[in-house]
Amino acid sequence: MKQNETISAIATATGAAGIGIVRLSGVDSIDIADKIFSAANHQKLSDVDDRKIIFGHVKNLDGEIIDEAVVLVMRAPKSYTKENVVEIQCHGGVEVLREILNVTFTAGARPAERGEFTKRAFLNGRIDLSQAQAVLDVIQAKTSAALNIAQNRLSGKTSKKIRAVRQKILNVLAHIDALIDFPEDDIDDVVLNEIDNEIAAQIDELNNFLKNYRQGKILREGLSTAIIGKPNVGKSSLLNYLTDSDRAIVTEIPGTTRDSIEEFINVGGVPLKIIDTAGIRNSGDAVEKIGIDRARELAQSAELVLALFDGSRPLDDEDAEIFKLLKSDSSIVLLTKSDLPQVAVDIDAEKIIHISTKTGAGIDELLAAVTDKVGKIDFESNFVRDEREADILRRAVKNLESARETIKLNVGIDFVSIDLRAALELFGELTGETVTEDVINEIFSKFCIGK
Ligand SMILES: Nc1nc2c(ncn2[C@@H]2O[C@H](COP(=O)(O)OP(=O)(O)OP(=O)(O)O)[C@@H](O)[C@H]2O)c(=O)[nH]1
Ligand SMILES: [Mg+2]
Repeated sequence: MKQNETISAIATATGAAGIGIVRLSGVDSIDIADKIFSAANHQKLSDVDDRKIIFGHVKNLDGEIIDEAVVLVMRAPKSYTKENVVEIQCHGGVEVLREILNVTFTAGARPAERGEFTKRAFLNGRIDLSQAQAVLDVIQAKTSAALNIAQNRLSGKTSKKIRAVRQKILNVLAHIDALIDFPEDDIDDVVLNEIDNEIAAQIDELNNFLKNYRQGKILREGLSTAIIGKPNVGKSSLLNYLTDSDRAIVTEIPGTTRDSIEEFINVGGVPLKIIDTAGIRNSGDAVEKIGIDRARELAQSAELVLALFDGSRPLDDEDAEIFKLLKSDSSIVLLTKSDLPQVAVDIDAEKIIHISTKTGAGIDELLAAVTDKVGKIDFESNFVRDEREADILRRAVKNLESARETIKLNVGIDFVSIDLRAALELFGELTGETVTEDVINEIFSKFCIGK
């Protein structure tokens, strides 16, 4: 079976780094490592005590040295995957790592699939599905708030809250089972009321998770924020100012930016994925046109749009056309170049912020307006991770609501338990106990190789 094979991958990011790690996991990890590693003290890794660090050389099968390295041996079940794990820490060069990886393959390992180490940790019962996904969130966290939420999930705090709801529903079921032998008419209204209240409380709990769905997604993925406007209004200058960089090319020539450029910034703990776009105008240039189409698309699809108009020049038809693209609840209107003499403009927007990337004027006001659009985030609350989880919770809420309906209809208490059991079934999909292999594969395909 595939699960019995020993896998190997580079666990560190590619590039020239001080240290790089090749990691092996599976029954044969230690034997495979023994074939390619010579310890300076001539000890075999299979004889080495658990969790000792051994210095030596990694060699190819002809005995030629590839690099010096330290090796860590972690025997099952005390490892990340609960399998035998060997970590080879060598120099962090692209070629060094590739050669060591290849020699692990020649010695009997096979390439790890995306997320396969974490998948094994899940399948071997070290973590549940929610925690496995949190591993990815920890790696990808862009602000300390996002990291905090991911760590809550990884440590199992989030799963624990879900399990508490599950337990409460189980209690209600036990309560109902005890009543089932009674003739329907003998069940006291007070008892039914009690059951109804308990179910209602769990609905509230789950809705609590769901209400932060949008904000949780923003914290995890960043709020997509497109900078839109006609050429030369100062879009790229704003991206550079906000990211404190020279990321985008700025010139006085209209039509400088052609491709969209993405950068992350942190606004009060919220990661903003800022996208600089090509200036929207009627252009005959084929390349520029593609960029402009992208900009128009982003004006529609971005969660937030910063719409820029040059405050030092009269607005024209192109500006008017761009204004028409805006959705009022998800855009912020900015008049740029406020350091230059301004002309009177007539824009029908609720709020207009004047900014200058030369002096920094108005930028604080802009950031406050962004925070306003995101809404207040209680970083300590529960967060639904993604659409899959949200969907499961919504279905659970539906089942619980239908249980309450059934109580009201007075058609028999055993029908209530059918709804409750359906809700319970769904919790298994969150923790991974009752999830299909396809879903598991889909989840881990989002990971990188080596994790
Ligand atoms: N005085 C002043 N000039 C600015 C300001 N922001 C941008 N500029 C100038 O306006 C010109 C255009 O700026 P860009 O940031 O390249 O404008 P853009 O909107 O990205 O233009 P395209 O990429 O062509 O669509 C450059 O010469 C900038 O130096 C500002 O706040 N004040
Ligand atoms: Mg530009």
